[in-house]
Amino acid sequence: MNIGITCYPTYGGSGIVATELGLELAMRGHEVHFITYANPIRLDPGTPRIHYHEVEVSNYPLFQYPPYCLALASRMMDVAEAYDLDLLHVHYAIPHSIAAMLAQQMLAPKKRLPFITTLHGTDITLVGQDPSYLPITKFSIEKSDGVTSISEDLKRETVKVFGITQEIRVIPNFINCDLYRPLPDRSGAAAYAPGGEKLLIHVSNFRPVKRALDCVRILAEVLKHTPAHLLMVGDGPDRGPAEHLARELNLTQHVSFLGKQNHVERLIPLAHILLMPSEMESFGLVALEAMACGVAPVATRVGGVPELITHGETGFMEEPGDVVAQAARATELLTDEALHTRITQAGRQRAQEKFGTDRIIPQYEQYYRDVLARK
Ligand code: GMT
Repeated sequence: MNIGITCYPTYGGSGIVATELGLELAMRGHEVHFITYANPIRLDPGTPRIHYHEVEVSNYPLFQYPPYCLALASRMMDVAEAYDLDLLHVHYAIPHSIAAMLAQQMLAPKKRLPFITTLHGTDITLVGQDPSYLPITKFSIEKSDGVTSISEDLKRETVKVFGITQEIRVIPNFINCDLYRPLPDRSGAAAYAPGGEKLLIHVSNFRPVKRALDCVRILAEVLKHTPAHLLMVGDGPDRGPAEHLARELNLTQHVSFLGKQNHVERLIPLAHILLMPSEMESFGLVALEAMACGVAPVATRVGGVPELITHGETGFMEEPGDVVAQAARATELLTDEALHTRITQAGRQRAQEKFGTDRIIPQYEQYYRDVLARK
């Protein structure tokens, strides 16, 4: 198939899923065309059957806000015609679905161009519920030829918030377990923990919904019981406040802020525990990455996370904001080696069996065929 993919090419779960989906589809023989405003961060442009088409948004003094959605729609139409795309697959409803709908309508006299929207989370749970965007988000979902959701929870939320009646197919996020895997040993951790301290890791875009400051508070609790070091990976609005809190709590020598990193698959397996204290996660991709890497997730019981983590079996979940309970779980894992081994082995196995690429990518291929077969 010739598939057009549009996503946010930045550091965010939806862009990562879209990019890795494109790479997996290309490996399976499909021609994949990324149509985005920048090269997606995890995309190697030299990969066979991967094509990249940049969306240029020209400015004009009259435009207070450059009309990205229109530039995207025009580029989608051009690429679809020039490369005879079979369909467009957009990740994150706003504004990608509307752009795809416009491209579809512009091309209608010449060819049929179905589009599929994959809902990732904040496009429904946060941005989509903003009164400025709610009606257009609902409209764009209803106009999509196919809609997928990355968890059952997000599907339920979409039906509840928008009153959507059309089919939403749940296709969970996936992981390449050859790329994300445990290290033979954690000797690389010495760069951050020269005294042999256990490593905790947090990876996010540091938006308030991630509760990044809780990681610093959890560390403070853990340090009362066992030596540990925290790696904070990523950047965003709460990075500064988290650094400030670490200074305030006198923890600077126990925390490393690493900023944005392109190869988290090299960093995550150095850690013993992943902290994901989020207020909300429709899936929690980074917890799946951790499970595949043999790292135990200590997370919050929110959104789609219980579909990923089985409490006490493949990780632990506590309530958002309950840093004492999350710290207790982390301490338990760091001080009981048998427990850590049991949880991480089960986590890796769950990642492979339930979320491995071999299991999930064919579901997208089947969905494409189903949508193309519809009149
Ligand atoms: O979490 C973010 O801020 C980024 C956001 C995105 O759309 O890029 O992540 C959402 O999509 C990810 C990939 O499907 C999911 O793993 C995240 O759980 C989801 N984030 C939220 O629901 C807050």
